Amino acid sequence: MLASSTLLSVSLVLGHITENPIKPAIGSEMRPISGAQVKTDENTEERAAEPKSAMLIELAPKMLPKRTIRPSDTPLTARAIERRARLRTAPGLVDARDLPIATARLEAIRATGARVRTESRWLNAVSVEATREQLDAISMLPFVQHMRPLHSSRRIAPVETARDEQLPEGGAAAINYGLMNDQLAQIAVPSLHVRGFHGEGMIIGVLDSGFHRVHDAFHSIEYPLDVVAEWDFVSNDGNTGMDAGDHPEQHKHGTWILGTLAAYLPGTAVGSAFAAKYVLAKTEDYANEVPIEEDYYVAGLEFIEANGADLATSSLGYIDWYTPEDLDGVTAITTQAVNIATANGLVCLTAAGNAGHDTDPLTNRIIAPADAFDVITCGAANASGAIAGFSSDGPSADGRVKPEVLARGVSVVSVHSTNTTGLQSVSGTSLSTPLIAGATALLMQARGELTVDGVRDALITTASRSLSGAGADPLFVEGYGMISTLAAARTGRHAEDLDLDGLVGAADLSLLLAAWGPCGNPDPTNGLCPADFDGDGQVGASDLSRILAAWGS
Ligand SMILES: [Ca+2]
Ligand SMILES: [Ca+2]
Ligand SMILES: [Ca+2]
Ligand SMILES: [Ca+2]
Repeated sequence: MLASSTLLSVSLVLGHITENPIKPAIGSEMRPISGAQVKTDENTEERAAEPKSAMLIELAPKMLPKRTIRPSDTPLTARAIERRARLRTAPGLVDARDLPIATARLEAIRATGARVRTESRWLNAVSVEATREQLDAISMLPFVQHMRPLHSSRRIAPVETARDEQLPEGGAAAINYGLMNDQLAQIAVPSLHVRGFHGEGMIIGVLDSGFHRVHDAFHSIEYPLDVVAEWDFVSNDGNTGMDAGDHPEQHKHGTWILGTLAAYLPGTAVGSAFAAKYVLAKTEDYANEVPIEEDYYVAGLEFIEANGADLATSSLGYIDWYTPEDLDGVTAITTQAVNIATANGLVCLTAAGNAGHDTDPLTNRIIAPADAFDVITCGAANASGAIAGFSSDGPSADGRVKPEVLARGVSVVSVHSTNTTGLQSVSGTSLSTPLIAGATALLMQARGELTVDGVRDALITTASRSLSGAGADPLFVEGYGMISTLAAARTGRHAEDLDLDGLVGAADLSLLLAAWGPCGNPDPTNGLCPADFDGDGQVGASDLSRILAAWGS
């Protein structure tokens, strides 16, 4: 019999950016299976014993309209279209990859009794859980081209159990970052904050295990966490928080990731992009014994892209069924999806992994999608900038530099995953990745003209090894080194260009005049006010003359 179809219409929503985020098109309302205990029809007693497998069903090319494909044929929000218009590298705004899977095809697959897990517009594929018999029936469908098993997810587990942290007294910076200060100062994030860039107008997509948003730092008056769209791909519902029946650890990982970005509790914990908006995708089932979350990841990334995010960050990885040779930029399905996302102008960041490294440049331990061509792959360092022992090494199988950049991933402070006031420190490339993602959001806010390649280049060419002249690590462990958000944002800009818009002019003059007098709000990275060009502690006549000398350049 046909499973109940609750397919949501996906041919709408253009123009509703934040209030009506699109919902992903997913089939049945049932929770995913744990082991083989799924119920797909009334014949449950018999069916429950049959082993099920998860397969990606690749389909024949979509039927195309007899005219140009339009944005209104796709589920993309107006903001997604606007981002693509600026940053997409493929021709046009949309193409066949953006069209939904035809309802008739989905229903034919469901008619076999298989459960549809997710759809991928980009890969033109449907993931299913199905018995052997059901898979045989699916293989006979005229529009089915190929089936491949779904591969395992491996959560990038923290390498150090979360440790509760106590706040010290004091703190004098313009923003008191509390215990998050050092991890942000190391990559010059406060330098962007002091220049007025806190993530305003940016949308950051996060793929993770779930997001338990009870901490006070998500509920400030000034900068409450602003989630513009969320979807739980595991349970197929609109709440990415904890669900009844979730494993007690389910929410922790994603909550820590989100905390490093969005926390705002001055004096206690302030994250890197607290003024940004967020799209959240719960794509990993912590408890499921059948580790098949690649498809959730792909669906989550399509959701984030369609909802108009500027960048997406994930600290998840997929390796179990892939060999190091498969990490060639084109093989893993998460990698394929990231390649499509970046071609659509979505900046993507991913964790290198916590499998460690060696001194052999021919071996790698990164995990998909860290091998995607334009993804920014993040390794981890400690508080003094030395590489963490657990940080996975590249290169990609085809010899590209991976990871590209580093931030702190040892004892990174985030909000407590469970209580409303505490802080915890956690280690892993899972934590360095959102630090770099937050920095990237500020960079993109300050430098709105940067393309996906431009963002990568700005981060890479101003990272520590690039600046020192050492260049990319020949052992493929450290990449180009520790990022500097300030140096990246100043790429190709004069020091006098205070608002970083590419012109020394009236806007910069008014910023200088507003800061006139003793330096009251210095950049904590170097102790200087941005407009105090000569570094004498005053914004005054000599600084003004610098602006006038550079005027128009
Ligand atoms: Ca849920
Ligand atoms: Ca190696
Ligand atoms: Ca300017
Ligand atoms: Ca001065």
